[in-house]
Amino acid sequence: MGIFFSSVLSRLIKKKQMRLLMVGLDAAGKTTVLYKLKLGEVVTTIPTIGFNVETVDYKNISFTVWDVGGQTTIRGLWRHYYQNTEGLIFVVDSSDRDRIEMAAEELNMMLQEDEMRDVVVLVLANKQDLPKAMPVHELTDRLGLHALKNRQWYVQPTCAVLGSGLYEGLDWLSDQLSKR
Ligand code: G3D
Ligand code: MG
Repeated sequence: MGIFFSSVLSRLIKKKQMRLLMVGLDAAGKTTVLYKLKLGEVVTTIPTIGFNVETVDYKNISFTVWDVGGQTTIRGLWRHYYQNTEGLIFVVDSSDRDRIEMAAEELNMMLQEDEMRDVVVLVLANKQDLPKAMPVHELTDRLGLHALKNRQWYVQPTCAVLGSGLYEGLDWLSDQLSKR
């Protein structure tokens, strides 16, 4: 783990138990992000059929990860994970123009949940290495972020396979959370 990342995490760690959710459509790059961060052992559990949850605990921070999109019947089960969430990391495949609207719907639907009222939102504009990747300003528009009210959000361009941008994104998140 890099020195920079350690210092980012040590700021997050000053806080009490903290839960971060990381979601996005399948193939956005969430699992890649999780492994790239090298936080510890990634545990995969299946609370019910078709709903895979990955978790990593790093000191007092728990990262919980799952795929969103489509499976409306299991939405009710997500709520269990919403409780005590302080940060939402929404991962998007920036090159997936066909599904950016679906991603936007999923993000906005999740943010309407009561438990998510005070959650800080970090969007990882992933796969920026791909030639047809949408730039940050376009993703911001298409995700409808400017329309969010009373919400802290930030879009960080990343390439999860290389690990670029990940620490910067988490740095923003830890800044926001440490101000609370
Ligand atoms: P998910 O967990 O959100 O479903 P994964 O997504 O982490 O499994 O990633 C899906 C695919 O996208 C993987 O490729 C992974 O290597 C690739 N990927 C993740 N991040 C990036 C990125 O920043 N750039 C590029 N070019 N690819 C990325 P495979 O081929 O293993 O399915
Ligand atoms: Mg995955």
